[in-house]
Amino acid sequence: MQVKTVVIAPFDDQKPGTSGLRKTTARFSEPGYLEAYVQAIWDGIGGVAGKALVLGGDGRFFNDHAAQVVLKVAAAGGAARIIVGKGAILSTPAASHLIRLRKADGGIILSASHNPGGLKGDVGVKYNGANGGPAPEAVTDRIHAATKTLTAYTIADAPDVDIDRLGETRLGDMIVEVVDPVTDYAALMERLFDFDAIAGLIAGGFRLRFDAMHAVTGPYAKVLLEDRLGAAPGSVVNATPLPDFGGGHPDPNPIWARELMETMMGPDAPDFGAASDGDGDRNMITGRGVYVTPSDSLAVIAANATNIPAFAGGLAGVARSMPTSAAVDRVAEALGIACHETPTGWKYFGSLLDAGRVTLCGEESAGTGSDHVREKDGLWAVLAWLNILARTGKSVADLMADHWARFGRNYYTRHDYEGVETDRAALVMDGLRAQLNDLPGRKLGALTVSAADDFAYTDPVDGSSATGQGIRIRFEGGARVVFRLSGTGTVGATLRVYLERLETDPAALALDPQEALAPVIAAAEDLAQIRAFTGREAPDVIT
Ligand code: VG1
Ligand code: CO
Repeated sequence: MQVKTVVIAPFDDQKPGTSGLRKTTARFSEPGYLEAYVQAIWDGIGGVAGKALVLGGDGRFFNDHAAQVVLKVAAAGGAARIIVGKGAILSTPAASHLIRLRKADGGIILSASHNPGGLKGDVGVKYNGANGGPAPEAVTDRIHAATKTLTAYTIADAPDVDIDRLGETRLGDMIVEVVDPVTDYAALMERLFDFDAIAGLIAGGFRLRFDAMHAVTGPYAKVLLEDRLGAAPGSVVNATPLPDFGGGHPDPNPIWARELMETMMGPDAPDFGAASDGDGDRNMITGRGVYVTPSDSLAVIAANATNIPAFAGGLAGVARSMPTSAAVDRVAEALGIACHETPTGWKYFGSLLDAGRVTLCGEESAGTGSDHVREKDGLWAVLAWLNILARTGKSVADLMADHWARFGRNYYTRHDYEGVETDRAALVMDGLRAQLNDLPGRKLGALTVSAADDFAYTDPVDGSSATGQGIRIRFEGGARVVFRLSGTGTVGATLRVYLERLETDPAALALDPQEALAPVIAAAEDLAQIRAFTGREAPDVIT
């Protein structure tokens, strides 16, 4: 095998964000851009020589080419083995599982998750470590440092490897092992859940719909929900992964999964509806006539966990990202287990899961998962819900009503302002930061601020810390607003405003969340002056 050394000028915009490096397809298509980043990953992890890695992705445009680049830069670096999903397909949780199952040293996931794909869309590259989880900040910092000083990369000068056929081939001395993307993951799911109970529920006439949004979960959902659990053929819709996700935005929320929402709120709705995102790590849960917010979903799974065979012995603890509602905190308190509050992004759950301190984790952005892998897992959440519904015999609506009656309801919404000019978004955040010390005691309408800070986190296991993770303002009585800038966008800034209020009055548990949260929404605008600073009259996306 010939190895080529290609001299480059370092790229100055390769800082990984919340979940890997995401850039426009155009940027990633520039000569050497991807190659340089992959080389920087090897440099950041102390070289790839002799290592075994997993490789896969969400099937988006550019990934075919990107997979070949990763293989060739890995071969040039002396990697021993790459285990690749057929056609470069692996959902993020399936990749995490494969890393763990095969005891690989890590993996590369080619995904920009929910960001649109195609020539005008985005591309992403994530590096996961030997525990199967996203690289912690110490590692992404080293990778970033490497991108800034890199002056050359090395690449195998060889024809493309056929990754559409199962089995082993070689690229120089490196073994390329092509595996079925679904088999091992499906086997894991069968071990975790009560498949007999779910199949029985479905055989009894329970109807479901799963929207794969033309993204990676289609093949997984077909096997699990239709073939193994007996859901009617066609229950999984938009099941073929397409390079441009059918022109859609594979983000599982009521806005982007509108078709599913309309079905679920319509006259002949199935009993259960769900969707997943581009790379299969997030989920949306609905029932007939009812949408379950991701924060509530986490709380409901925690409260009903012992119905799931994998959790029969109870949960060690739970964790949620800071902007996620406190619904799960109330469940943890009732169960007498610890509840950890971490910064946004799954990488912060890894050490808690590895140390056995938590079993269940979740984020308000529709990421839910457990210690079965080290990523959030969309289909896992769907199966968890089906398992709980099958074992309790309740409908989604009844399960929610019972949950709120017992624990109270944390009304929750997120308002996103997308594509805001970066300096205007910074003005909003700076303005808030400047007020923090004076806020406690301040009255905003009927609300009184009880505490305000810029969230900082110290990992209780390894002592690592993260600062500047979002402005958090709490009000007396359990209401809260959080302001944070997204770390996954590729154009301008996205300002996220997370709003929450606890309601325990049994007569007020079925309100419209936007109405229930009106005083908190007004207080947030009062504090942040988003309209004045950004010129925006209203959020672009409300979930
Ligand atoms: C968003 C979500 C965050 C999630 C991240 C990656 O990040 O808010 O909860 O972990 O996406 O998910 P941000 O920085 O844009 O708020 V995924 O499914 O895009 O890998
Ligand atoms: Co995702």
